[in-house]
Amino acid sequence: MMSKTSKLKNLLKTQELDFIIEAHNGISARIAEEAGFNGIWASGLALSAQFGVRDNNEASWTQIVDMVEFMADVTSVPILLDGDTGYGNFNNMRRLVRKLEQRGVAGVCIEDKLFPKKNSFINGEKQELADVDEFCGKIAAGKDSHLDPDFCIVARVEAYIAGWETKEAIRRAEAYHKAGADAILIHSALSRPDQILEFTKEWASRAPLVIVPTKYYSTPTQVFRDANVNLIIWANHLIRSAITAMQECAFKIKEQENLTEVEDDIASVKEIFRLQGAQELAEAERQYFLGARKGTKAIILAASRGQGLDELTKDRPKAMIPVNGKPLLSRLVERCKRQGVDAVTIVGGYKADTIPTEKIDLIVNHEYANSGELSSLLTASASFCDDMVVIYGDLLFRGYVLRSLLESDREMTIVVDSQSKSDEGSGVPDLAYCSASDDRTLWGQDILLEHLSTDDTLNEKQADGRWIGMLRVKGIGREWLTNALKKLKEKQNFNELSLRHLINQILSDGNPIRVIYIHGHWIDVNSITDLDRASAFAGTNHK
Ligand code: SPV
Ligand code: MG
Repeated sequence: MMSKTSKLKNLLKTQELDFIIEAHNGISARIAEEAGFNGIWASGLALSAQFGVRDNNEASWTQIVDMVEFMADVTSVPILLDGDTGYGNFNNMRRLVRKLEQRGVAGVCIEDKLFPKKNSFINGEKQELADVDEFCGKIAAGKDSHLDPDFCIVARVEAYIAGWETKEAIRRAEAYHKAGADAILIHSALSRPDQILEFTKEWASRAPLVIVPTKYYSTPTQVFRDANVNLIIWANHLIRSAITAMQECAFKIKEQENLTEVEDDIASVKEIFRLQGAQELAEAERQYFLGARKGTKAIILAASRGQGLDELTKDRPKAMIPVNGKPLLSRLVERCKRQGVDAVTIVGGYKADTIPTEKIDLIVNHEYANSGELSSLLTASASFCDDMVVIYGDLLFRGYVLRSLLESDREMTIVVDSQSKSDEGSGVPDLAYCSASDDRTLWGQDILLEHLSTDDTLNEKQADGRWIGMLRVKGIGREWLTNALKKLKEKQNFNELSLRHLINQILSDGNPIRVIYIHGHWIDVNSITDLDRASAFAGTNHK
């Protein structure tokens, strides 16, 4: 990749006419680059204007450099700073050049006037020019200060502005060129390009030439091409367009005390986010922030064939049934990885050899036919860790469901869907009875699980929702889980027990389990009808 300094040097050196445009802060710099400009003019006029001060060195040089750093940070095209007179003498120039290099600015233009300088278009003819030798010393000091050989110093000749003739302009340009300037900027305040064309003729391409056609703007660009100008600066047009747009908008809103008249004509908030690079941050969050969960492991139970899906599970376990062309299990693994859960252990059983093993660890419960979920979980006990989620292999859910679970800092947390209640009556498994029902006014308050219904429990009270089959275990929660598992292992019917029995055991051991409520946004697959629902769900929500 070419450095910004080399890019600027090329813009100046190559004979082909190029263009750079003014920008005055980060967002305008980004807009300039997006418009296709190969470089940016950090205009002194525009920078001071956006600060609301005059172009008379009222903003300090460090304030200017700070702003140009923001501009350089958000762009990949080179920035040429309008460095006024170098903000002082040769020594200030040296420091300026070093600071600009450090901040990623590709070059600086200095003009042969006196500090504090005045804008060329305010009584230009009354302005005093710098002593040629003193200015040459400043150029040489700048050239000797940069470490990057391609950092550019452009010397701006203000002779025409101050009322001098072409002879003086050429004399100065020649001296600055000899002092080491990489290019000459010849400025004119006339509305016709006469001075510029006289200069270019006389100059005859001795060094790259830059012009600023603010006043002689109606000149066809081809004229400058023919005159061998290397670079044109559109010096103040973004700040001017912004000013007009802001004035119109402010007046309208003030007058109408309402936003409807302006809303459609101004950039959306979304557009601001885009220009700020919000997308990049979202991606970085996925890579680094969620990566903070690298220690989290998912244990996915996928041993069963599933009932009522006979033909579909002839050659594969239920979790391998494709939904919109992709197996449930692959979708689940992707979900985990997207949330930064990289270590995934799948407990297979029935037709476990159909489960693809790249990116996951496969453990097989060979007793799957005569055992249940707890037996599968026990098979994976060597994979247990202090930070894990246990998930049923037939689940589809929106990303936030897992994310909320991962964000819980409790030893044990489950997700309960409060939309799916006891409408099927008592004795239905996985109904959750909690310390409080889902009430948005309790937001942020801890809700604890009291128990989960099992096939043989009868419940008088209305359930608060349904456990969706996701359990988070953290820290000492792992011990709670293994202890409960051990206790249940002693039971004769261990092979018939499922996770809900384990959860109830953990509760009766006196360990709290936190509940996170959701409202739909998940699906499990137990029947052909579920598959149709899953397909619709995956199509809309589970990309
Ligand atoms: C600037 O953009 O600040 C310039 C160019 O110096 S001009 O305003 O034309 O002097
Ligand atoms: Mg300026």
